[in-house]
Amino acid sequence: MIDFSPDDRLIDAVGLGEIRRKVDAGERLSFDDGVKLYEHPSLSAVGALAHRVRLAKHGRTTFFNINLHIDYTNICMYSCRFCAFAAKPGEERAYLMTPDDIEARLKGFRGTDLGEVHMVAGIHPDMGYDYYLDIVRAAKRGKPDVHVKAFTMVEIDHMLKISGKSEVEVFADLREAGLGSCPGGGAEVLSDRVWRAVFMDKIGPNDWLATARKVQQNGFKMNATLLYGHVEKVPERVEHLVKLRELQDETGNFMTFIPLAFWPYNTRLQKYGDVTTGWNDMRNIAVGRLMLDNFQNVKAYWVMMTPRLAQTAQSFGANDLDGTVTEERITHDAGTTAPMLLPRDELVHLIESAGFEPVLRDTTYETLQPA
Ligand code: V47
Repeated sequence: MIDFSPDDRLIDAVGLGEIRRKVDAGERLSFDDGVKLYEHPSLSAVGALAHRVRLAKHGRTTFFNINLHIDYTNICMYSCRFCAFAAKPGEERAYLMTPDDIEARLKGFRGTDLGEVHMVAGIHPDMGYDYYLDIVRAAKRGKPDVHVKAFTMVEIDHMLKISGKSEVEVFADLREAGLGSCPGGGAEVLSDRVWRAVFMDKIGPNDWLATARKVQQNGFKMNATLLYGHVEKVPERVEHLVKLRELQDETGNFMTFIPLAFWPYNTRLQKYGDVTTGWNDMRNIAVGRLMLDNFQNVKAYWVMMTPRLAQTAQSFGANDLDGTVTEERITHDAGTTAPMLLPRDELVHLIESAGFEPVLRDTTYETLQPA
């Protein structure tokens, strides 16, 4: 396949020459560069720069996996303004899965090659520390070889607080129960202003970063997200990326960056705006790729971005399309138009029909298998 490398002169002509020079020299981009990339009128030039970094790191390979989401309870003691998923105890739509439910869900999973179960949920006011260990054990009983990627930093912080145990003991318990790694949710936007405006009930930027540091220092790999498209401003997105980059310099165990497109329906932020645009979605993928020089992978999460835009994102810096994502609820409650799952064949088709090469990966990008 012929690769039409973006022309340096075109990038330079729209005023991105200095940033292009840094990107080509492998130099780190500054906060101001990040703002410029977000605000620059030529999305195609920004995307072309991100694409050349993607090609240098991964060629035309795009990763995907076969995974199942279990959002084990929507009961949550917090009331974040961006969330349509959370319910209060006693509400008709409130639910809580028991460890037996989780074991049965994995045992009953139809389809082959399930590599990962992704488990995140609300913070239930009454569930004790043992519940968290029990649901991990239950997933492993249901399917012993599955990788359990579970618990955002909000859940980990909660466990550390309610366990009555030391940090080292809690992570040892989680490892013994079968936890494999942690997903990247709960960070939202690592900015105090945004935290105060939309998710002040739960841990803020400093605590999210401190918990992520503990997770990684205790030997677990994890992801990082950015929830964009609500009340945050461009400098706050850049602040978020710089904070992630600084922590990655220190710890090195972030696997993937995943920009999450905000869906406003059924949330208390609905009145502030509509869904994100494809323009904005591609921009967040591209700027993430360019600013996060120490992250190997950038994921286009089709559940929030839609499959068509996730496919396009492969040319804007993304090298991962997440997975089949059976049964996600958080974004579906907030109105995403994406389907409830993408069969493996469809994911492979999305990748191949855009001229990329699908590679089936495990959660930690260690076992790779051309599809
Ligand atoms: O933390 C909540 C976000 C996250 C909405 O690590 C919303 O591999 C959009 O973190 N509209 C959970 N987003 C999802 C998540 C994730 C997903 C896929 C892969 C990985 C990974 C992580 O969803 C939450 C929050 O940031 N969220 N409400 C909403 N209305």
